[in-house]
Amino acid sequence: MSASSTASDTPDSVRKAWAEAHVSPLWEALEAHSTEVSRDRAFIWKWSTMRPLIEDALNLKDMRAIQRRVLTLNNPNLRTPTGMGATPTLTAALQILKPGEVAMPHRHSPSALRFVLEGEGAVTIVDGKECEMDEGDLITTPGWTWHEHVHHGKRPIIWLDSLDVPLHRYLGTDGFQPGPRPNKLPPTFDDNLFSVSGMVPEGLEANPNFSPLFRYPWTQAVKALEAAPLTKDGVRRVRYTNPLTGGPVMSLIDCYLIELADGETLPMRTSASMVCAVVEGTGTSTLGGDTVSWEPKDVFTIPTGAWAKHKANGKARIFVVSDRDVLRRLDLLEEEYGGTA
Ligand code: GTQ
Ligand code: FE2
Repeated sequence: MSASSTASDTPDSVRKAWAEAHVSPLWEALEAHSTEVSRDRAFIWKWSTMRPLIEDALNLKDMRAIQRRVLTLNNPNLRTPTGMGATPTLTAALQILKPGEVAMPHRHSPSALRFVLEGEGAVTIVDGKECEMDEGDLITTPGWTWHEHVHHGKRPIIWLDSLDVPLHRYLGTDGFQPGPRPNKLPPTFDDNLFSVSGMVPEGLEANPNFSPLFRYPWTQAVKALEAAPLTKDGVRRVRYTNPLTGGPVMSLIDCYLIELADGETLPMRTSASMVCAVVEGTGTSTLGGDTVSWEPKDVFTIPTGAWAKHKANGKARIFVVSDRDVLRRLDLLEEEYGGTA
């Protein structure tokens, strides 16, 4: 039974009745019967292309009104219903702040992170807690925390933003509230409370949905990475965690730092999707049917279910944002090593 013969013997009057009743015939929805699931494809935003675009954005004068110098990275190869983002669940953007500029306080249900690609001397204030932003630092602004950015540095600062907006959009849970921030804010916790590994204070009234740290300095991340063993696929990998739970830094966003040694990694694939920012080194990655060549500050995606294999020229370090823990909690996380990329 072909779709066209089915279609042709359906009287127009019947089609009209379907449309009016807001129903549709599943037997004509070909995808429902197809075993060939179409997949998202990888995409790379090259720093060499982005940097001049950032320079243009830096030169715009009417930005004061908008208060947000952000270039959103739209993956043209997504087939998700929201049609937005870098992966089905995550957005990526490049945010730029000039010395002396501020991004006004606000909050929203989506969680966000910032990973500093270039520059230093900015501060993100999260529920009143000041978090310094230097190159390689990860700063988190969990869902509904008040946040604003201030730049005290001497040159422009550029960071990668990634938010779980597409997931919120899909679930219908996206919400936004402009500042000013109220005087009474939820409690925040000094980083010193978590400075001894393996020990945390008892009795903190912290929101368990996100890490109370908000800032993960680059030097600390590298220290952890250097101590980490090689994993199954030949990659050194550390996870940014919530010290109070051992879970991801935020409910819906799970971050990693990986180090590739010279040569090829074992192919691996996962039902998680990822946004990767190259910190150090150069190389190529085979991601499903696509091969991308990367350099520092390039941002690329690894699509859901794609076999991924990396080849670094010498040592390379890559910051990874993923929805891995969302999939795990939904019993949808599937990971496999050693296939053919
Ligand atoms: O810096 O608060 O890229 O609210 C998108 C939405 C950044 C931010 C983005 C945001 C922000
Ligand atoms: Fe925001």
